[in-house]
Parts: sequence; C-alpha cells; structure tokens
Amino acid sequence: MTAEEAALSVNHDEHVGFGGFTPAGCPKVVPKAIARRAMEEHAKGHPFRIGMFTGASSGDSLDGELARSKAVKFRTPYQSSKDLRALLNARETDYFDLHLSELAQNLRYGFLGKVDVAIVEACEVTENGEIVLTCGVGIAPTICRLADKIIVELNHRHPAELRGMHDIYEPTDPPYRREIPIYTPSDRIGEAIIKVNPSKIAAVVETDVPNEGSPFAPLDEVTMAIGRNVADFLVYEMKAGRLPKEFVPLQSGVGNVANAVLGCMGENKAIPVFNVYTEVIQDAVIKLMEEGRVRFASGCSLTVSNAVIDKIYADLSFFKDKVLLRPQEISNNPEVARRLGLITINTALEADIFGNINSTHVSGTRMMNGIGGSGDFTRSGMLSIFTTPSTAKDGKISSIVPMVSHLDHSEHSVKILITEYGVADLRGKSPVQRAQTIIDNCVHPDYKPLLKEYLALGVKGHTPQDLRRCFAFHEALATGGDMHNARFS
Ligand code: 0RQ
Repeated sequence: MTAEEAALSVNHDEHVGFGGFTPAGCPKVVPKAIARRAMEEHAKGHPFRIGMFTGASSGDSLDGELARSKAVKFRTPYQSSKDLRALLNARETDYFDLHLSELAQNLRYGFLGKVDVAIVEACEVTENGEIVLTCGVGIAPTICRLADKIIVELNHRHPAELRGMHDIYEPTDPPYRREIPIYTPSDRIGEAIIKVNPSKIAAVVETDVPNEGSPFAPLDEVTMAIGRNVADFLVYEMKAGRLPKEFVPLQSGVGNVANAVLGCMGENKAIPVFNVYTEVIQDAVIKLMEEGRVRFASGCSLTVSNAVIDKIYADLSFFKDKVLLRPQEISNNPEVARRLGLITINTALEADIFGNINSTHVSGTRMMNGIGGSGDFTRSGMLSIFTTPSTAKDGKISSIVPMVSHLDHSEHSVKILITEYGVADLRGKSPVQRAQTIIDNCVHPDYKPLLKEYLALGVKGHTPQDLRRCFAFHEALATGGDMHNARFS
C-alpha cells in the first residue's frame, strides 16, 4: 500500500505503538501520512488525535510531524523533539514520563489501555508473519503482539541480512516470571525475528529513506575534560581493586558527553578491552570496536550517524557477531544491570550538593526530554556515575545547586558525580561530607563561595537543607537571569 492508504487504518482516539528507538529504526513515511490526515480532518472541523507509545525519542517524521499537526493526545515515554516539547510544556498534549524498561510490561499489564495499531520498520517481512526489524527494537515485539493491526514500513535502506542481529525476547508476566538468562552481554536468549499472525498485518509500505539522526557537535574542552575525568577515575578504581581487572560492562547515555567519555576510555590503554551493555550504541562504540577496544555491544538500537550505519552494513560480516539488538525491556532491565554489575554513566541537568539528580525538568517546571533509561541503569548498576558540565548558559546557571528543583535520581542511587573540574566520590559519605566533596571537586569556582555559604547557614539536622533558602539559586535565575546573584539573607 501507499503510506496514505496505510494511514487510513489509524483512527481518531486510537492508541498507536511505534517501533524503533531514538531515530534508529523508527517508522517514517506512515507517521507523516497520519500527520497529513490529521490536518485534513482538522480542516474539515473533525477531531483527530492519537495516543502514542514509542520506544524512546524518535525522528522528526514521527514526533515532529505529529506534534506540528496537533495530532498527539498523549505520549509516553522519552522524547526530544523541540515541537513536541513545546506542546507538553503548554499542556496541550498529556505526557507521562516512564522508565524505559517498564513500558512494555506496563502495556502487557493493561495499565496504559489498549494498543490498537503497531507501526514498525522492517528490513524483511514474510508471508507467514516473520518480521525482521532494522536498527532499533524498542517496544516492537510487545506492540506487535498486543495490537489488533500491524503496519510494516519495509525500508530497503536496511539489508535483509540484518536477520540475526536482533535478540527478541519477552519475559513471562508475574507470577510466572523466571530470571532473564543473560549472564554476559553476548548471551543470546530469544529469536531473530518477531513472529505475528499474518492476518494482523494491515499494510506493508515499501520505503527507501535514511534514519533521521542529528550529528554530534564537535568536542569542546569541557566535554573532553569530563571524558578524561571519567576514564582516569575508572583506572583509579581498577588500581584500587574496586573494579575487577577483567572490567565490567559499560552503559553510557546519549549525547556528546557520552561519546567523549567512550572516546577517552578507548584511548586510555590502562582500561582493558571492554563490553558494552547499554540502550543506545553510538558512533564511538563502533569506532572502538573497529580498533579492538570494545569486544561486544548489546543495546536496543544502533543510534549512529548515517555514515556509520552505511559502514556497518558494508561490513556486516565483521559486526554481526559483535552486536545484539534487544527490546528495551531487556537492554535496560534492572535485573540484568544488577547481575552484570554495570558501570553506568548518565548526564544530569542539575545536581544538588547532597547528591540528588534532576535529569528532566528545567527549573523544576519545564520538561526537557524525560528520564529515559537513566533510572533503569542508575538504580541497578554497580557503579552509577553522573556527569554534567559545571555550568550552563554561559555560566549563568550553576549545574550544582543547594537543592534540585525536581528529583529523578536520589542520593541513594548516585555514587559518583563528575564535572570538568573533577570527581566527587559519594560512596559511604554522610550528607555533609557529600556536600563538601561536591563543592571542593565539582563546582565551578564562581559558585563555590555561595555554596559554602549555604552549607554554613547553621541549619540543624542530618541533611542541613534550609527550606526557605534552598531555591535562592533558582530564584536569582528567574528574577535576574543569573544564578551568580543568589543571596541567602
Ligand atoms: O541547552 O539545548 O539550549 O543548548 O540543556 O544540555 O549540556 O547540551 O547536554 O544534550 O547531553 O542533555 C540531561 C537533557 C542533557 C540529557 C540531558 C541546557 C543546556 C542545553 C542540553 P541548549 P547539554 P545533553 C539514556 C540516558 C535524561 C535521560 C538519560 C537527558 C541543554 O542527557 O535528557 O539520561 N538525560 N538518558 O544549556 C537549564 C540547567 C541546565 C540547562 C543544561 N541546569 N538549567 N538548562 N541545560 N543544564 C538515553 C535514552 O534514554 C535514550
């Protein structure tokens, strides 16, 4: 069918699940056609809005187009589209943020209503209902099983030889669930394909469109310094005997800092060849694999630039036994993260001096992207690290404040905080000791005197938060546009 014909299978008020994870492997032409359909219906005065379940963020053809056509009734989980973000913050679209590992099981438990239609991108679909996904898995296996109708975008950019790179596995639900039998990142536990009843496939739309990834910004000094601090810290931990000499698998978040961290770890030859057990496999992992520094990568998507995806496809025989793509329920599974003893590295928007992290809300109110997988990994990893540049917006914002304006990861889960200035090891420290370590090692010099003054206000109790003054930094930002002007008296 054409995308327009396929879009007629999606009706107003229905709940649609999309395959893929980040722009990798997301459907592209059918969402655009749904967006056009929504605008046509709106022009006729008819309502047309859908509920959306995705793996994580997606491409502009999906979140961007549907947001701009005002076709999104609700959306979960992580997103990073500028246009969708504006709708969520205007509360025109209902958004609920969720740990990525939980979405598939919440759908199965029926917590989020029905999945009417599943739309997935595939490199192969057979007459007996075998679907081979492309470079992102997300929630595809679950939505294909739960949905009444399935629309497949058969994208010829992705070779059918990808068959074998996926490991499709859905756990049984309680009270019958057993352990997920992954004991090392390369363990294969499921199928190479999603198998569905072919009568549910309402449409196959042939396409030939590339992924819609955004390129990485060139690495700057701050990002590189954070990367080096992480790599040096891990070497120090190994020498101190707190990390095994064989090393443990690594999870790293999305973005420039994550890419820089991986690059620095690859360069630091005191770190042995390592495995990756993560959600997004980025460019840096592929480069390290080619250099022999990364042995194996298990993830939910190949979120790589188009040049790198072309390189992988041109040399599939090299990469195919070094990469496994799994559903996010497995790539981000807390049980597996705890068993494998992951080193987890995620980015904070804001940290407080006591070690709490805000990953999602700017100034406590405006949703940035969502918690993504950071909670899945942080709570369950062996060594949970957060990185952040010490300041934002040309230094007018200190990323380290007296109290976070929104809490995503609490002091109980966060073990290490790293900025371009250094490393704060929070393990085994009381709240005041944590505050002293963070101020001494991580805070920008401009903000050190202010945070020391806050800590010395003389508040009694285990955690000396002054509830009248703990948001003085945010107040100074809101009133004068600069946290330097924060005052405690
Ligand atoms: O603003 O975009 O206007 O330049 O926030 O900040 O430093 O470029 O960092 O792109 O890595 O994003 C936490 C949002 C960081 C991301 C977050 C402003 C800053 C800039 C972006 P501009 P940077 P990044 C698994 C891991 C949660 C999910 C997660 C994220 C913009 O990493 O969404 O960890 N994480 N997933 O200027 C106001 C502050 C600020 C601030 C930075 N304190 N106040 N603005 N900014 N700090 C991945 C998945 O789940 C797929």
